[in-house]
Amino acid sequence: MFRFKLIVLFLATVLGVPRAQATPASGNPTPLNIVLILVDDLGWTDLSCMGSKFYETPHIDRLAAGGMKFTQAYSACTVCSPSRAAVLTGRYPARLHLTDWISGHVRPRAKLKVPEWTQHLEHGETTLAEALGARGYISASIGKWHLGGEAFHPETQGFKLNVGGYFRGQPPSYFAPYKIPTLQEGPDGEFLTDREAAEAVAFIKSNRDRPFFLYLPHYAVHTPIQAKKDAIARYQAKAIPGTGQSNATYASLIESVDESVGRITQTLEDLGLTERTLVIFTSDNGGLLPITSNAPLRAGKGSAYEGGVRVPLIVRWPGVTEAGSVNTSPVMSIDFFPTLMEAVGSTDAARQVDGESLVPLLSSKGSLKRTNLFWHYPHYHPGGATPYGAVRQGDIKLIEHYEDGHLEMFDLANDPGEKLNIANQFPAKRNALAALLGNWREQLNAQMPSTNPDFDPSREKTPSWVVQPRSDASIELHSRDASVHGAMLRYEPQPHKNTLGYWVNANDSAHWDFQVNRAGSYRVEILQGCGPGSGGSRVAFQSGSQSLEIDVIATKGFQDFLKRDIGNLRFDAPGRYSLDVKPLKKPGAAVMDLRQVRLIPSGE
Ligand SMILES: [Ca+2]
Repeated sequence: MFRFKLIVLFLATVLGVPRAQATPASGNPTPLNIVLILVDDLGWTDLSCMGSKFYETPHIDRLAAGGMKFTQAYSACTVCSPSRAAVLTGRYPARLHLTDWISGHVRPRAKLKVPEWTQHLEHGETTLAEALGARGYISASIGKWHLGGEAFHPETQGFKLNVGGYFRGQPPSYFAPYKIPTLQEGPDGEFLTDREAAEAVAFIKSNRDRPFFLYLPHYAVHTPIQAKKDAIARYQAKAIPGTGQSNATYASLIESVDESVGRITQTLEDLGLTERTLVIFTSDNGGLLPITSNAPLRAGKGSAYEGGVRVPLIVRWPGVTEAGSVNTSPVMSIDFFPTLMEAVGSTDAARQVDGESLVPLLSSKGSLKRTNLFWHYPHYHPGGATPYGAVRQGDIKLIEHYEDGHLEMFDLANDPGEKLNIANQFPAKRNALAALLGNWREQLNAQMPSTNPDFDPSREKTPSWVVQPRSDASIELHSRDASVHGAMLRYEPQPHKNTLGYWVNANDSAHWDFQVNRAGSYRVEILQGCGPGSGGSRVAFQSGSQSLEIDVIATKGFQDFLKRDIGNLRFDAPGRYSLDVKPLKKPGAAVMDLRQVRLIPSGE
């Protein structure tokens, strides 16, 4: 019978100074430093040491050669924010009720209504920085945060230093000026990954004489796919189109991460810290299609399949991990918290986490007690996921699709690409795993989606509902094609109106799905009207994790439309995207009338 029992012990009370700790390896009383490099959206085969024939990652490969490489490591979720919360707390996203990227994808006509989930990391949770801080560690978060607004920034979660972390999940630009409020601007043209590396090096240098925890969640290799020009040219020369991994800009962005790893490992070496620094290198979810390929795994980020959640993982712990070793045990990002607590010798107080310490694997002295890994994603994602849950036991993985309850089962040992659904071949195993998954959800009080009263299969499934680009690649998102979410907002068809109107409720929002055929940057042009006295609403136009914000300008009347350029959105690959228009502040009687939004290729 399944029992949920993974408990890790750690110190809840603050000690003024760290006690000297013996590491399992050396008995060296000097405290261990910790460096956790979390790359964004890096796919399972996006490193040369993980099989890529195109990307070049010599420094990361060297890290792997000096430590242990895991071939079946998983992120706790197929998207960013939940997986980051799991890294920092050791808890499943399902337990945290933080189950989608912040602020999530809206599908108002879908079969299921997604639950009201938590869009920040609760202060009541204990983060790695807090747990290590109680042992005298100084912590820095350098890079992407994506776990809530200012009230939930790293500084409020145990980190002494926050460089560049805020509520957004991607940088407005990888080149300075960055326009990231928590990052002091660099000189024009400075590259963000280089800057993060420099900040990380500076943090290590200034804390070389005390135990430190460096959390380095690089913004790379998330969209917008941008990179330094000289590297791009080199990769262009060797790219073979159609091979899955052939995007030269993406390759160059990966290379910038590799350079960062090189600078950090060199700094540790120069300062004589290598032998007492545990380095973890991993990714927060699978690679994004079609920018990269996770082959032989199925699909990518935002899907229920292995390509969405299987990630590279390298751990180098001198004196503990055997150089060049490879471990095939299934492990997950929830395991870092208990692993690091054990690594620093913390066994003092009880707190429940969902992960299990990897120390027996790292020291090659044992195996894990756990037999199951779970996922819960009660959301929709353009990467292919509809609300689902999954469990892996041994080599068998079961996926439950919440829309209709159908089950898929795969034997990952013989079928890593999840091509053959064996659910009906082995009904006993299938039913046992489905029951296990259900029990697990119940034990964690996981939030489930519910029946959607606005379900409209014709609009949800009809391809024509996805707005198609015009022959010049521009995209016209007209009010008549919007799906409307909320109580009052509606399309008003009268010829003199022909607009989204009655926007009197600040919780109402509009949504479009559309097809992009030409990758690149698009200028966003809107037609807005607003009666005198109602101006000043703040409205966000969100596409994926990009967001443009405007202040509504009052015109002579709600149907007196003003054409406005509101900024640019980037689409890095052809495919299906969405736009949500959401009020953030409504000082007057109504937000605005919105007749249309046009996306016009801006040449890049
Ligand atoms: Ca991510």
